[in-house]
Amino acid sequence: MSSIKGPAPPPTKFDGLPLRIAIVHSRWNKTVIDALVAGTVAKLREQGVKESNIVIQSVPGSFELPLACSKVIAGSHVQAGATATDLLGGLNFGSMNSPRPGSRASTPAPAVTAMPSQPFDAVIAIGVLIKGSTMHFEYICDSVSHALMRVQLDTGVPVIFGVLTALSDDQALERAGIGRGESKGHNHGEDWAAAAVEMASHSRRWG
Ligand code: DLZ
Repeated sequence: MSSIKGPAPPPTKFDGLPLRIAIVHSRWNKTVIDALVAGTVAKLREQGVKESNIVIQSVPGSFELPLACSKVIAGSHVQAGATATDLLGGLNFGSMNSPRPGSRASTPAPAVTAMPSQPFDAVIAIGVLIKGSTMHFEYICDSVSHALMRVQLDTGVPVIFGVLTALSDDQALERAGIGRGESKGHNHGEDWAAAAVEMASHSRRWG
């Protein structure tokens, strides 16, 4: 029997062309994170969001996501992070003030120039939590989900909940479309991108 789970298509098509979207992702469980970020970027592009309007920021773990989202929203009038253009060009997952991967440690970090820019219309927080043998998982899942909700309600900027809370490695891999079984599963990054474009469009209309 097929599953009844998953999002129904939106009643109208939303245009991503005018939107500026940030992706804030953790680096724990990187194989899964990389697939999710790639799926998210691909879907944002498919929905019309310009590469130069997709900004990507990484943080160590999921616990760091809420503060990073809040700071990225607050500073979104200036250029921050690596853009999807950087990502697709191989300079992936750069940080706001740290040297790009591959650059020499002695090379100064590129200056964050205070170029006026359009505020972010939505932020997608991506993390992968996989249950271990302690209570760590439960505490982080709980605090991160509540804090991300708080960020969106406090700022009025949609924050998309792209945090996998998986009970096993296989669950996480399947939800990133890279499952080890017969079915590779589905990349949830695509759903998060669609949700971001829809919520950002609503948010612009609602004011
Ligand atoms: C410490 C930790 C553990 C055990 N597991 C995960 C995980 O599965 N996914 C994740 O995103 N982060 C994990 N972390 C790191 C915490 O989120 C956080 O980065 C550290 O506790 C430092 O605050």
